[in-house]
Amino acid sequence: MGDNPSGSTYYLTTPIYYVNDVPHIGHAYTTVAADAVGRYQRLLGREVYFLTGTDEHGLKVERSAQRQGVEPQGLADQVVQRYQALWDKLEIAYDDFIRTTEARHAAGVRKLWALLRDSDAIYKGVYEGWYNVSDEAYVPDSQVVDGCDAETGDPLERVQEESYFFRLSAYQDALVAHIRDHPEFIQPDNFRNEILSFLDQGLRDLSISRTTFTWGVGVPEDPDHVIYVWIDALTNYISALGYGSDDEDLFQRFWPADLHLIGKDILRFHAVYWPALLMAAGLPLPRQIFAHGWWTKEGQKMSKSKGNVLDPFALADHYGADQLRYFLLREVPFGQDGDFSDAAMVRRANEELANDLGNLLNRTLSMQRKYVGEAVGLPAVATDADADLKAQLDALPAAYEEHMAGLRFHRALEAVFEVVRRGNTYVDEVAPWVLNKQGETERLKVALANLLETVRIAALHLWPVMPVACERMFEQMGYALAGAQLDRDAAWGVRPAVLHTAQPKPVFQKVEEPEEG
Ligand code: ME8
Ligand code: MG
Repeated sequence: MGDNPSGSTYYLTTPIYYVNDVPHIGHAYTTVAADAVGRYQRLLGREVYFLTGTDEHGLKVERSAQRQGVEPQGLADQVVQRYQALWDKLEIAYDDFIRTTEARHAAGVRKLWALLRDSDAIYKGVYEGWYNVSDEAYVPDSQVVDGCDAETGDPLERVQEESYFFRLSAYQDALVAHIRDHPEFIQPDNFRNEILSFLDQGLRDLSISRTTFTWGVGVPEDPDHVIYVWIDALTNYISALGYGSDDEDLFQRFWPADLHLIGKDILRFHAVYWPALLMAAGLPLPRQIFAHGWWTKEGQKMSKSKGNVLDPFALADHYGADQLRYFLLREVPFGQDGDFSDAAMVRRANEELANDLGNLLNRTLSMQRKYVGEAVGLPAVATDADADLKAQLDALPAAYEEHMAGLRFHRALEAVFEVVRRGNTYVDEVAPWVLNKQGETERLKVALANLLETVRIAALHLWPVMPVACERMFEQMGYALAGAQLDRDAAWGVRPAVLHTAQPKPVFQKVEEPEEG
């Protein structure tokens, strides 16, 4: 079993999303964040494997299909296309997309089941209690009020049937020890503490099969039982790497995962059930589970009944994919809850992207081509203003990398925008139009090269969050971002000695709030 300690590979995952309904902004959020992490890790030179996919089994999907009068597989086949189209639209550079109805996945689930059975972690019994179909979760009696889930308000169903159980309770001490010994295992800290206090209350064994419906992976050697959808779903993280197939190379190379990115709603499944299952199977645990917060719309919980569910397609169409990506990661500290409003979205897109960043490139290129010509030489330090600008650029990579490593996207972006704003004040201080009038050509060339260097370094660091816009910025600056690495290319002056700039074209359009209705 490889433990890839070299750190040259990086395996990250999103949750696999239920296909009972089309994607909304919450799904886009997790996946955009994961994509930014993946791209950042690529900029660090790591070999990244980025997995996403869909969770297609279980009662929730089966019932949704019934309501729509279609087969569950048919529903899955339709909805999965919506997800894949959204990821294309949002420029999500995933390496693999797993669907739990694929044969390769079932093979992994069966292998894990067999291992659990052989290690005596499974026994047969009867489950009697409550079930939340919307969350696909067993709910303890203590959490039931008037037949509803006290935590979510969802209606519950009473279940009484034969079931296989996983000896979850046997892993309580090992889980607590692992979480205590590995502070980075569950992040942010408030969620780590939440899990520790949950474990403190004691664990009950987990029902892991059902007999009253069929839409799932059958229990090997006991076809009356369907494997609990969460056991099925969690296994995607290894089945996608070929676990259970005749080629486990990827699994050897990339497991354990470096990062499972999830929403706070599914923390318990990832931070308690999944590690316990892996322990029982004798497999290494993921390095980190990071839970992010919940989006609301103008202060309100999003729900179909309220009709206020944010459609990521519509938002990307209206504001632009990069603008939306930027907003999601800039507006709210990752890990905390946040609120979406069109006013806030417009402000960030216009003030920060169009004005601060877009205009800096546009002004720089226009002045360059008007006063000097298309070719730009290397940056240089001649004045105090130059030295100050360079000092800020020199300080950026370390600050940025520290924040990105901690998934503090908003701080990483803020650090880049400090540099961008310094570029804008530099323009005012240096006043290239005055230098032009005075015929100070050498000084003018240097000042404009320094400005272009500011945009270059900013765009390099912004690429994980706004890949298309940053690639366009590079094109206008006269060279390509492909193959860039932070440790080499983020430094002042590390670029071709002469750049042939292109005609400037606005990279970020000004946006407006959509019309009501
Ligand atoms: O739970 N704000 O799938 P799911 C932020 N299939 N993020 C949100 C959100 C919101 N309002 N709403 C949803 C499942 N999310 C299981 C996962 S993993 C082995 C199986 C995001 O379709 C967030 O990432 O209900 C959350 O964890 C995920 O969507 C749940 O998606
Ligand atoms: Mg959910």
